[in-house]
Amino acid sequence: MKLVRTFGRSAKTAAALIESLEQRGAVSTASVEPVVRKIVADVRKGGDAGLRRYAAKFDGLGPKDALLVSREEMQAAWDETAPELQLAMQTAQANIRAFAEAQMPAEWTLDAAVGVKTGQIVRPLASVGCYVPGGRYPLPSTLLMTTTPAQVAGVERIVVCSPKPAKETLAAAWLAGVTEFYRVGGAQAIAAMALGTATVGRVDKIVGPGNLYVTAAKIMLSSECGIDMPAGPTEIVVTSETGHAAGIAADLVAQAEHDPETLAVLITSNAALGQAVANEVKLQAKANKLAKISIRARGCIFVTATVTEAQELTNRLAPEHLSVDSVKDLKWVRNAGSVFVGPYAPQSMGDYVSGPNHVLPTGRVGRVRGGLSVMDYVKLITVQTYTRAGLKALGPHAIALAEAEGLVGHAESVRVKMGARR
Ligand code: HSO
Ligand code: ZN
Repeated sequence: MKLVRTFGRSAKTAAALIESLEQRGAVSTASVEPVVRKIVADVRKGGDAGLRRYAAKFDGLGPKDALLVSREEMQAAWDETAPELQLAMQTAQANIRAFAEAQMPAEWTLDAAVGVKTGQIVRPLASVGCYVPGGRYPLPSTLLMTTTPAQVAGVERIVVCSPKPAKETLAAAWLAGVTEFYRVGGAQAIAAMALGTATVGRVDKIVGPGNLYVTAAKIMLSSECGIDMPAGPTEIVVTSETGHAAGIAADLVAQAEHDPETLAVLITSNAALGQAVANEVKLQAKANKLAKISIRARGCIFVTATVTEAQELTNRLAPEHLSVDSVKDLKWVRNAGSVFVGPYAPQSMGDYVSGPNHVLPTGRVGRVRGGLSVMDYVKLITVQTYTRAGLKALGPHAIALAEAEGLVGHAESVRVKMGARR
């Protein structure tokens, strides 16, 4: 892991590196766009036939295989799951659910003026599609992270798509009570959920991480279907002055094993800590092939001149996962997907069981939104109620503004109702 001082002789190198990290978008989907455009067009035109063709090519779907996974198959997977993994899934699910319940926005009303009430009501989306990546590792945790808040929000129809689903993923689907699980992945799955086919009814919004093809399809179809956020390679920043080198290194290596593109960074003004973590990472990544690749490619340790500079740099990078030393640090945190506090909070706890969602903004999207939450599955619908007196009180102001904008019909509509008697 390279160690870069942001001051002195290496200041220029550090500045260039920081700038390149700041410029990392969530994802650049340009390279796969032509392929994805074709897949989307074929599913749009061909429906199930188009979907099946790509599923046969990429997801190993046989000509006789049903797209839909039966509840029996999920139950069989659950029954074959070791009791300790069953318990782990149940614990994770309970914590994700409790957290989503706490996040649920309230309905309220406000007295805007005498006789004028304003407020909001909360309504779930009717249907969502949860994408659970197949790829390198089976991700039962992602199935729980995407479906549980949907259930808490009250979403009636929850669809899951996952290519070549592993037994563990099917077991999690059984636990979650998923009834619509299609064994398809990639851009074809996204197109099917966004556009609908005879088998896969279209959904109102698609959530969940995915590879470049999935992300490109989500972005491409986002005018026809809601999406949560573009998902890029995972990121970890540890910003620490007093941390324990072995623990910090373990966190960096853990997230680095996700993907050769992972961004793993330590920021500290404590040069000795920086060096100790560099040494530890070398040791710990030795046996972890993927982690070694991503750490070698873009892992880095920034040693800053001051603590404040370390904090500012962290906010500039707006990382998906951020670890800090203590709750006092929360004061300076502006941009991050999810924060892990103290030496006993490995990021992996958030990946699995703490309760906060592990679907988080990457590529500096942390500047504008947090992780997937119950808010992604509901709508805040605003309401306004007037009595005659209320309209009399506020009406003239609306008339004044309408006339200033030259919208005579607007002004008149207020006057008409002000004059009406019932
Ligand atoms: N760290 C990933 C989520 C995950 N980790 C799933 C393990 N399984 C993105 O937050
Ligand atoms: Zn992870």
